[in-house]
Amino acid sequence: MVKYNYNLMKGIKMAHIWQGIIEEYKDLFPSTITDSIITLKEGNTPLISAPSLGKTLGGMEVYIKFEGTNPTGSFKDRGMTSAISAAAGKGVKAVMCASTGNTSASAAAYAKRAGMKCGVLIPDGKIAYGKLSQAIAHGATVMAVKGNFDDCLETVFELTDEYPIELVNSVNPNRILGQRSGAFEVVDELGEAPEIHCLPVGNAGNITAYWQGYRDYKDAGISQNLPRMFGFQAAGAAPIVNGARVLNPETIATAIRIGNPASWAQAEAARDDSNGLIDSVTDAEILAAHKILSSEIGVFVEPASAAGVAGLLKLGATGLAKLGVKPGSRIVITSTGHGLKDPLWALRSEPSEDSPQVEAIKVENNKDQILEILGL
Ligand code: AN7
Repeated sequence: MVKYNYNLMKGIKMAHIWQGIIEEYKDLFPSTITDSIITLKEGNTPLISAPSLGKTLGGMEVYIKFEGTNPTGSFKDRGMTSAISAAAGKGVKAVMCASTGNTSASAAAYAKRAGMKCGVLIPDGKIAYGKLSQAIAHGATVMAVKGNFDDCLETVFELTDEYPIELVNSVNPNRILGQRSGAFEVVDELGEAPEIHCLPVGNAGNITAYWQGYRDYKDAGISQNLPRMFGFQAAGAAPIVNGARVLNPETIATAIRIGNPASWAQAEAARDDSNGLIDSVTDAEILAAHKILSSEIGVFVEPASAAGVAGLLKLGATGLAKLGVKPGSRIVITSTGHGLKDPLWALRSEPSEDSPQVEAIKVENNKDQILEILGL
């Protein structure tokens, strides 16, 4: 038994217990949100150093902002606390969203906390099991549409326009206000904005929100610099890169299987105003980055959340040098969602549902055999 000397603890400052992004950044939110806070204590996610990645990229200082530790396991909670809080203040009774999965899980949880009805349209068969389970568990009415995310979003736009239902997709400006807190936390921890901020791009709300957050922090005099925003789409769902809507988007990263992003123009503005870029990564590159995140850095993500790392690795040290990124630069990559949302891809080495699945090694319950297999 360890004995602690409690006398030594007298006068010690207790840890600050995080109260959720709205309470923590209260001065940076309007009263329409702060007067009616609905929270699950989202935010305060870890910024994890990734020295092996930094080395591969030619001596950069690389960090993963791991959003999988949010209450519903993705970055969406940052925007959902603010959107649902604003809705609660207005007396909204019902909310709706179209979703590739994470938005629906988050909307369902926060709507339940606020006592609101939540309707969700998802593309049939194309959302990860973990996310579907969450939305159903939290009591949302989940409807699977024969079509893709873009089709679902069009219908939700019409319904929320015609009926008294609040839209909680990221075109809702209150979503962006909350999601920009990811940028606040990065600056709070590093003391300044990084040189580069990388993230996956689907419906393009998050790149819009981070860019807004960095600019707001600079305008408030909290930081002096702005990062260059690097966004990455999946190659089979890369409308911004191609400059044209993709009618039948396809990728194993179902979260970003989106062919007509609602915040397309804002994503281009973030790219252009920050001297950044938006590029695409193949499913094989996404899966390779997914593996590096889990096996080298200790961060388990869903496939879409590996797109930022995949994009950086595609650029490589040479690509970064060509873009004028100096060694020693700080690069932050948002890894948007938890690996438990869609764990099956961790067991496959190729981006195909038919590829062989890794299995646990079957053993007798015998110490000698176990040690032999461990090579010890
Ligand atoms: C893990 O849940 O669009 O560019 O409906 O779940 O802001 O859309 C999810 C998007 C990246 C892309 N990573 O962010 C939805 C949805 C994960 C995601 C994105 C999503 P945006």
